[in-house]
Order: sequence, then C-alpha cells, then structure tokens
Amino acid sequence: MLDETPVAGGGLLHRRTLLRAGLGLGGAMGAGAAFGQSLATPPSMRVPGAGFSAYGQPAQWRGDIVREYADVQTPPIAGASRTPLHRLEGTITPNGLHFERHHNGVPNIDPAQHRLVIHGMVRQPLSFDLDALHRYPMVTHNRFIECGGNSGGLSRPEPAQATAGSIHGLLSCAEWTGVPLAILLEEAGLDPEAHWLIAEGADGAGMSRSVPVAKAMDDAVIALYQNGEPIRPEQGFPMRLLLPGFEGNANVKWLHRLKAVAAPVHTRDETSKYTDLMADGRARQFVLQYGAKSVILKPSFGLSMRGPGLYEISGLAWSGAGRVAKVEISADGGQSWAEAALGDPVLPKALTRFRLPWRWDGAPAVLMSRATDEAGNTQPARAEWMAQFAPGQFYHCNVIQCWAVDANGEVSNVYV
Ligand SMILES: Nc1nc2c(c(=O)[nH]1)N[C@H]1C(S)=C(S)[C@@H](COP(=O)(O)O)O[C@H]1N2
Ligand SMILES: [Mo]
Repeated sequence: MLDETPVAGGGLLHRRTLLRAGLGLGGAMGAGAAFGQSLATPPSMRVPGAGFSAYGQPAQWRGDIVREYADVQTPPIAGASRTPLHRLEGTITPNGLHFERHHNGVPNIDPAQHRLVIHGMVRQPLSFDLDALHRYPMVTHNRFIECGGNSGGLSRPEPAQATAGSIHGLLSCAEWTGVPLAILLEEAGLDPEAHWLIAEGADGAGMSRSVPVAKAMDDAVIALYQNGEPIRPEQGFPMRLLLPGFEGNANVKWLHRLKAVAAPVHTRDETSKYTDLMADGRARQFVLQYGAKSVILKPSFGLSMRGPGLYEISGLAWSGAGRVAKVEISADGGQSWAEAALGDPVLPKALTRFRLPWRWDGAPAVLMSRATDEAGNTQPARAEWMAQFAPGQFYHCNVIQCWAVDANGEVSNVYV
C-alpha cells in the first residue's frame, strides 16, 4: 500500500505509506532573493565557536524545554514536576527532564555513608554499601516509570485545556543500570514464608511500600545508573528500587531498607493514596502493574497545525505487562481506526514511539490513540473507565485521550 489511499476516516494513511512526492514544505527553490539568502555563508562559519564545558547543556534556544511545575504545592517539597512529553522526541527522557514526585523533598545523601540493609525473614541479614553493590553483576534496560496519579486529571468533570505534558507527564523512560534484586535476596536467604518486602526510602517522608517477593525475584533492580550516569538526586541517588511496569510509588527512591515479611503491612502510602475507591464503596489496593496506555503528542494541546496537508501523527505507548503489540489511531472520534507504525525495537515495559501519516483536509477532526499490549490489555473509553469508580477516584487512569482539531488547526482536550 504505497499510494496515498486513506485506510481510515479523516484521511489516515497506511503506516507504510512512502511520501515520495515531497511535502511541499521546503519553500520554493529558484533564483529569487530569498533563495540567495538561504545560500549565503552563515555567520557561524566566520568565527571560532565556543569552548569546551565540564557538563553540557541544551541549546540556549531550547532552554524553555523544562519540567512543568504547575500545581500549587504547599510546601513545595511535597508534590510533583512533570516531563514535557509534547516537546521531546524518541522514547528516552533526558535526566534533567525526568518527572519528579517527592513526598518530603530531595534528601542530600552522602554515598559513602549510605547503606542498603536486607533484613527481616531472612537467613542472613545483609548490609551493602555502594562499593559492595558495584562488585555484583549488573543489568541495563530501558524502563518507564509512571506515577499512579498520572493522567488522573481526565477524571475531572471538564476536560482541562492543558498540554500533554501537564496531563500525562508523570511518566518518563530511562535506561536504568543496576544489580538484580534476586541476587541479593538469594544471598540473604529468604524464608519461604516471606512473601512480601517492605521497601523504605531514606528521605524525610520515610516513604515505604509493600512489594511482592514474586516481583522482587522476577525483574526488580537496585538501580544505580540512569541513562549512563549515576542516578540523579531527584530519582533516588545513590540507589532506588526499580520495579519495571509497577506503579511509580512502589519504585522507592533513596532505598535504604528491605524487610522481608509474611504479608503486606499497609503502609501510609499504600492506604491513604494509590488505592482505588470503587463505585460500590469498596477499595482496590495494590493495583501495582499497569496495563496498556498511549497518548498522541503530535499534534496535541498547544502544538497547533499550520493548514491542511500531510502530517505525521506521533506519540508514546507503553504497558506494565510487557511489550506494546499495536497502537490504533482514529481521526474521526473513534468511528474508524488505522494501525500506527511502532518504533524499532519495541521493548517490554518501556516507552514505544508510534507514528502514522495523515493527510488533514482542514476539517475539524477528533484524534484518538488506543494501545493494546502483548497480554491483550487495551485502553477503555473515559466513560467506561469512570463507571467503575466512586466520584473523585483518579488513580491508575489509562483512558483514551481525545484531541479535537478545529478548522484553524488549534488542538483542544475533549471528552468523547
Ligand atoms: N523514598 C521515596 N520514594 C519515592 C517517592 C518518595 O517521595 N520518596 N515518591 C514515589 C512516587 S509517588 C513516584 S511516582 C516515584 C517517582 O519517581 P521519580 O521522582 O524518579 O520520577 O517515586 C516513588 N518513590
Ligand atoms: Mo506516584
């Protein structure tokens, strides 16, 4: 299917359509004065450039790509800042833009003093310093982290007119390197009756969560590096618990203690928060593993379109259960769908970039994306998702995000 026959309503083209004809966006070539100017020697070629720097920074022209910190938070140490997803490309979040969620600020921990203790129902309690951990074999994987409260704004009665980053930016993806937790637990010798671990952080919140031993033995990592450099203070320096695909809160930062216990202990952070109040008045606890989710970033609120013609729709998809199997896009409010191309390679529990060519005819359109993962999980419509819960419950929201494009190319957040 290499021609430009739409495969779904609203002008969606096949994901493998080769746009051979050119998009006509380059500006007319010719002998005119404007073309002559384009060919002139750029001023930067006439002088030497700047010198070296100890730690590089983004281009000065892009210094406005920053974490969004819109919520009014008092005190400002308990809250969140968000990744500007709509201003980034690819799948990896630069370390300075990884979202932050702190319950009592970022502790300043001297790595030489820090210890990770494994105790409780174990044969041999152990204490590791950073050097000791570096003697163990390490693994490196791309993994997303998403806060349980991410996208929760979509549960509000009116759709917020806000960027994709401010709605969905409690989500980041990094290449994490560290020691598989299973190795350390095997050395400590878990009691067969120890089915949970209490993971506690060394921050002022003493944040702690109950974590199933099955997860700890499966793919949990004591993460020491983030995108190749030592993990940032905001992400848990000198070490954090990484539980791939599990809700952000359980990925305890500044990790200093893992206590093996028989059953979950119902810590403050897993009872007062990150628990879903259902429509029938019961509460669902330990909603740890995410299902499938996606969001279109281009176009999205604040990134308006410049007239009819060819565009590439692109965004991010992910699942806590494994790999993204497919992402479908609709440009007609969900009446018809076309399958997007997925960026290669599709990694488990990592962000996946999807893309689809679109010939926009200039008429109002409603764009939606729907991810399905390899376990068969998919995304519900907002109304379907809301119906399960008591009013006000917003955790673990994976509803389909709908963006309306008006005839002027302006994009708004809509509920369909
Ligand atoms: N010790 C500790 N660990 C913590 C937190 C915290 O406040 N203290 N916040 C949790 C929450 S709610 C989330 S969503 C993730 C956020 O990780 P990040 O700040 O690296 O993005 O860390 C979790 N781990
Ligand atoms: Mo969170």
